[in-house]
Amino acid sequence: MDYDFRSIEGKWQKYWDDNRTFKAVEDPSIPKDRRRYVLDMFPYPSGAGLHVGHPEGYTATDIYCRFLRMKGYAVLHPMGFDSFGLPAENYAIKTGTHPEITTKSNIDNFREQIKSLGFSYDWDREVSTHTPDYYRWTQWIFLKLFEKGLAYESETPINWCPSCLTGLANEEVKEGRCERCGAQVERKNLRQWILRITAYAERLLQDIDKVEWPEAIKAMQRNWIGKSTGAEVAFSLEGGQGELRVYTTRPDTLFGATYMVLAPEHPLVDVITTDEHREEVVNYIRQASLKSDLERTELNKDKTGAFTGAYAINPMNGERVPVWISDYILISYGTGAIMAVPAHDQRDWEFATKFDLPIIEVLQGGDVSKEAFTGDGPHVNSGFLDGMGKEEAIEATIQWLEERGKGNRAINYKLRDWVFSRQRYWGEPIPLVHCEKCGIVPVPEDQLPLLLPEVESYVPTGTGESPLAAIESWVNTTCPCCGGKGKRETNTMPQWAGSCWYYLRYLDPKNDREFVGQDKVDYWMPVDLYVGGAEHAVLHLLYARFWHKVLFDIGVVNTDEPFRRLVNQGMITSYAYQRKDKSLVAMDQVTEVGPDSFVETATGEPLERVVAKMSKSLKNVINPDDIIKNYGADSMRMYEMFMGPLQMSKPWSTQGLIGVHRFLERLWRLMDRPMVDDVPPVELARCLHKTVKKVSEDTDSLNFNTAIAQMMVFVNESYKHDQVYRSLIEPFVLCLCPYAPHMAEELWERLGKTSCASLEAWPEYDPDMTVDDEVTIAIQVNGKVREKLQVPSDISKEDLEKIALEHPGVQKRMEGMKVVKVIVVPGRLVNLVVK
Ligand code: ANZ
Ligand code: ZN
Repeated sequence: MDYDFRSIEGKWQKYWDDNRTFKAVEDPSIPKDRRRYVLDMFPYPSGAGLHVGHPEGYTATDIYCRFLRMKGYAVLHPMGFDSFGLPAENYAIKTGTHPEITTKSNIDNFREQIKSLGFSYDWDREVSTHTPDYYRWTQWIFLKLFEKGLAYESETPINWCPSCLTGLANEEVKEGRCERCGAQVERKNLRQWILRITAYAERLLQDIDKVEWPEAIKAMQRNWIGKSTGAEVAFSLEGGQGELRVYTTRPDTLFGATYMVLAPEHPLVDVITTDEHREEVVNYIRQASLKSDLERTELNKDKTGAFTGAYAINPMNGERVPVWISDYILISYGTGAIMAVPAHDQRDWEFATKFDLPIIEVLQGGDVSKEAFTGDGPHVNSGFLDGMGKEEAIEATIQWLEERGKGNRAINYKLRDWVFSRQRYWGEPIPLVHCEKCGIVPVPEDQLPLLLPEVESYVPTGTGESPLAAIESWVNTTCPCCGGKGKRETNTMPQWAGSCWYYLRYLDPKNDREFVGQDKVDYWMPVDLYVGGAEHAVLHLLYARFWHKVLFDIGVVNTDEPFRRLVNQGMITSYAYQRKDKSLVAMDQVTEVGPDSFVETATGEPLERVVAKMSKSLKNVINPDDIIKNYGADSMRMYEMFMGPLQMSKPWSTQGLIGVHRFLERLWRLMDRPMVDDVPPVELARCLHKTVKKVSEDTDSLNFNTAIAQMMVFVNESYKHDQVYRSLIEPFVLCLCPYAPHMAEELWERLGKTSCASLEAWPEYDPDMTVDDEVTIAIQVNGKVREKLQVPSDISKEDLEKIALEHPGVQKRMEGMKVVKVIVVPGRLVNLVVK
């Protein structure tokens, strides 16, 4: 019989769908530790459809969930769509098509593509963030944030993308450019809604220790939060103009503070600048306003600045120090002002060198005439601190300052509050009304969802107002508080909003009374395993943790962290072909002339094969639909898992895919051999038990590639026999089931079963059958047998040598002597030559 994967896969996908085979079981009698919530990062339904990266994570979680179900766990495994966002809106601007129409058809396409891979989602729980029954609750959560004082309005300079015509969060700016369109980001003052994520900085930092996430991601979150400890120090301004507070991590270097620097935006600049210096200062401020924070704080950048003409007094030694402004000081960090210690801070050193300001060494250990010394060492030129090391001197200084009311211990975080509004159409309307009398008034909960109205034009006004601002009938409303005239908030929420809590809505997607029922939260939360790309390290994963903590604080979720365990799938890359000058050649311009040998077709120039990101221009993008059509979903699933460890990045190879496809065909043909109920040969039985053991353990630990390799071993061994042994092939088919579920179901049926393989119990193995025969090995020391050992017959030479050397009895014999040579005769003896 031919392996007709097309009809097999269609048949079983329909069967699973019709029978709701993978409906999540909510049975209170199943104990909590037998329930698992396994979550995928839901996709943004782009017009391009699924790419090969999606099925990688989705296949991994699918295999794991199918395995857990067969092991008897209650499993929640849902899928949905993150469906608000810019691409649909940009498309609407170009074509006039309502984003809802585009989004719906993209979702339909994605759903069909995802289903064609045979994933075991409980589709009754599908959610899309753009539907009113979903965003009603996103708005509800926003109102909770607002009630708690965690949402506030502010006129702040924000990152502004001149091409998308919208504000961007810091997280959406990559190297000074818009993450979406690549345009150079500018600064613009706009009225914004801001979420006070900084109020949660410490908890977001502390609780990272509680979760089982990759260390790299944890480190990125810690850095992003950027906790810094130090002191605030007050310098009084000369001429009775009040005081200037600075934040420093190095209060111990106060004796070396030879000048001060304010951020150009600092409110005191205007007050203290002398007439003589005003023109220069004003010009400087104008220039600085054009630069992004990133450009301003870059290291090794040529330092610029202007002197204000003012002086302050160093509280430690009463010295008079000049006050400058410079763009390397950010207004948004600390107090927006610093004491500069050029001897021990490199940026200050560069500034001092350029403007010829004094450099005073206060810590020994470097040569401060060449560069700043940032290490530890004894203090000098520092009065009562002299001789102390860094930590001791920091403590002593803080104490000194606090006793005199001239400063205090302080903590700062790099984390900034989250600019939460967008001047766009395709997002959740922010449910607030501006009333002249009552101020900002929330839309009453029973009036949610506040629907997104129809607009004539999706084009942002570019003035910083969203297209919603142009719909007067929508904007003008009555104040829910006084009944007078009110105006609706016209900003919408950013795309991150919906994805901050979707994992909760899956628990109870049709609930129209609450955002999620408490019983459902108790039953399933927290998420046991969350799989997705590492690109979400600080964006989505930090925001979701923040919202979750707020929901925890108002008592509607039961854990303070949403995602217990996180696994990042590696990127699927592609091969690309490189000329000598490192330029890349599109895939269709390359000819393979031998094994691993390639030339550019047109010129015959030899090319080197390298690994690169898949890209349209290199024509090396793999479309999952084509693979499924030509080789089947089971081949696609198995290949993506066989490419290598889940967490590693690995290049796509269609040859590799074909290899996996051939393996499935070979397994299929194996089943054409006569099926017998006889007792199987012991060697084959052993191989089966080892296979069940390995596949069980490796599936449990997400080591899918090695599980597949073992299944291949079993099929090879089986080919050495003319018959197929029912007692072996049945458990094998069940092992295969999570990996190639369509084929497994079909084979199960061919085995005469009327049950669904996906719902069968996971096969057991006999541990005795998994250990190999043992042999007795003699350990000799200088040719004399001293010990005898039982070891597996196939033990490696290295392991045998190690065991012999570590044997306590042997070590005793060799006491005080050195091993000069080890002779290993596998299966017989180890001789240790000692002196
Ligand atoms: C004096 C000093 C001496 C400093 C020294 C460092 C080394 P982190 O660790 O990132 O918190 N700083 C403070 N506010 C700033 C601002 N708004 N813009 C730019 N730089 C600012 O860094 C804190 C240090 O960065 C502070 O400690 C201050 O320089 C500078 F040997 O003060 B330090
Ligand atoms: Zn009012």
